[in-house]
Amino acid sequence: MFERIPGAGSLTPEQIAFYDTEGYLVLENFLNVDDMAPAIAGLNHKVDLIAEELVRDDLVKDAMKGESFKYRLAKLFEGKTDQEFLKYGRSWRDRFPGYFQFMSNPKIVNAVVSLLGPEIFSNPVYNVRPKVPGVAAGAVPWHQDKSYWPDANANPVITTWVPLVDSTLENGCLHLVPRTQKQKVLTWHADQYTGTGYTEIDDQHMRLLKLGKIVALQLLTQHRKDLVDVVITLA
Ligand SMILES: O=C(O)CCC(=O)C(=O)O
Repeated sequence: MFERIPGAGSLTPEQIAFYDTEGYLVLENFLNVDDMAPAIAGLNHKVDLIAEELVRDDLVKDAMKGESFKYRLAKLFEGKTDQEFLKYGRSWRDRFPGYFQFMSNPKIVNAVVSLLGPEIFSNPVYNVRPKVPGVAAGAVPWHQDKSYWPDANANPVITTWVPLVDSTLENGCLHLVPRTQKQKVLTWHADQYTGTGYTEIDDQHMRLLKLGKIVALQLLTQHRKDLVDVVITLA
């Protein structure tokens, strides 16, 4: 059974109160470049594997090894179709050591401990959601994560959302509707536009995030993600 311990974890009482009232919490400058490095190493490895396959299949001439992390994936798929990208999936759950190291970062764990108490685990349903220009399946429609976790009641689940590059209105950022966490699960349907079958509710609000920020979301808080960038979502 979920039980918070006063004083446990790293968040201040004000941050915890904000989370409880608003249904989310943005932690500015929370993770530094060193904290992000293991996740980015994992992603670089993934993009290496994809690039090698594209070269092998004669779909690109150059694996673009010298290209920056921020742009390489998008450049590899420049001028290609949705289907060529979707062959590699839209919710990556590779078991790379860098991801494990990243998820075990005490900064993240201790923030979650403040919200959920000390008995926590990070489940394997984390998603790396690659965003590539022109690929509609990168967009995640308005939804509540509770629609994916109907049985998470006495033991709540927190979603932490971490952008791996600066996330802006232009390249896509997380949008959320504050104070919706106490609503019941709204009716939803399978998303028709992206072909992903994501659960979908209606459009509203938004929020800008930068690299190194982290957002903790309650399961019922409504949120959405637009196209273009790379993020890792831990649930
Ligand atoms: O693609 C994203 O960044 C949003 C992911 C998301 O909302 C989710 O996984 O629940």
